[in-house]
Amino acid sequence: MQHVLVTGGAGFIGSNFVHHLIEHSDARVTVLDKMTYAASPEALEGLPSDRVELVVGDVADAAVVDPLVARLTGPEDAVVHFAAESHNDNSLRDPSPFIQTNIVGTFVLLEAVRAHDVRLHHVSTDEVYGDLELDDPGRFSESTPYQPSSPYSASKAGADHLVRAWARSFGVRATLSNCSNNYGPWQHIEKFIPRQITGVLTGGRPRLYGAGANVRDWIHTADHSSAVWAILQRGTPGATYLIGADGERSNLEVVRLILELLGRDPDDFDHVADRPGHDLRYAIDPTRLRTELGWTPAYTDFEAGLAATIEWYRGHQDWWGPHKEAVEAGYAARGQ
Ligand code: NAD
Ligand code: TDX
Repeated sequence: MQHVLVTGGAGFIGSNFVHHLIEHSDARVTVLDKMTYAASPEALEGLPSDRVELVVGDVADAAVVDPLVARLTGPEDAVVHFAAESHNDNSLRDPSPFIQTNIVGTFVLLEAVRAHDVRLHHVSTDEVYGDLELDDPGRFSESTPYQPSSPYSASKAGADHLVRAWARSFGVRATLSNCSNNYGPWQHIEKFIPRQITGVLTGGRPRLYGAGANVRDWIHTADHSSAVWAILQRGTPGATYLIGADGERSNLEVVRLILELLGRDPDDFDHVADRPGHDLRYAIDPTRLRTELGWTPAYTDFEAGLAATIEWYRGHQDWWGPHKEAVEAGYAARGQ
């Protein structure tokens, strides 16, 4: 039976991927997660205990990582590396955990897969490419030069470079993916979409950074999971795949849509202090993933996906409610 080690498997996207593996394969899954503030053990509840094991530990701790990787002895066994500090705004306040987890953690993992000759899939972000002008007809592709803007995206870029170097210099069997902005259930309420949904659900007004013209390319997290699974099954060793679902929207459009879907006036929001160094636009060209691996997204209607996500947050206030005040206090302290 295939055995997959999923780092960061208690986070927003990692936990979705664990569910995907359980539903779409007969793999056994070990989750390695440090259980930071961003982890949601609730997202792993109900999974079969004979197939999913949770190990609480730090991906930057070789004493934890090496023995877990050593257990992956089957030909199809693999590590899928989601663990990261993932929020740009936090990286502007304190970059240090981003360097430690995203760069040192990836280094530690690479040394373990190198020592035990285990396949690795490294999960990265489109932010490593920097940003595009609003009127640029182009999109990011696998050959776009790296030009990260924030401590977060720079740390992810550093990790990507390490993975490529270990593949080329040491023959590590690695694939990489760079995905666009995810939305869906279990996303931490510090992030844009869940922050605004939970804000409106608690009687508040959405908070738009600057003018709201910045564009993000939205993809449902279930589609990110199916793409990573396709790469794990059929990807070319050493290759990078960009994951995106043609979901470009300005932040202003998204805020107005959330308000409309919640029955509020679409202009009932506040402009707040902009993010320093705020990337203008991300856009993914997913041609390679679609043509080479035959992947297609299931969520092609952003409005329907957003409406379902709103209903999910409405039904899970017991999960996010206890954290709402503290998250908003952090933003308020920064004028956001
Ligand atoms: P998240 O912050 O929701 O979850 C991260 C998980 O990693 C948490 O469970 C946390 O406890 C764990 N973790 C953090 N530090 C760790 C450490 N040192 N050791 C072990 N576990 C640790 O993040 P997410 O949004 O689910 O993102 C997952 C991955 O996908 C990240 O690598 C991120 O860069 C990438 N990504 C995210 C998006 C997005 O839109 N959210 C888009 C593209 C790529
Ligand atoms: O309150 C807000 N108001 C606002 O206008 C917040 C929290 C954000 N924003 C803006 C900033 C961005 O333009 O919304 C956009 C999305 O913000 P985030 O949710 O913080 O995402 P982003 O910075 O685009 O990064 C995300 O996508 C790429 C993930 O957090 C990263 O982990 C991923 O790599």
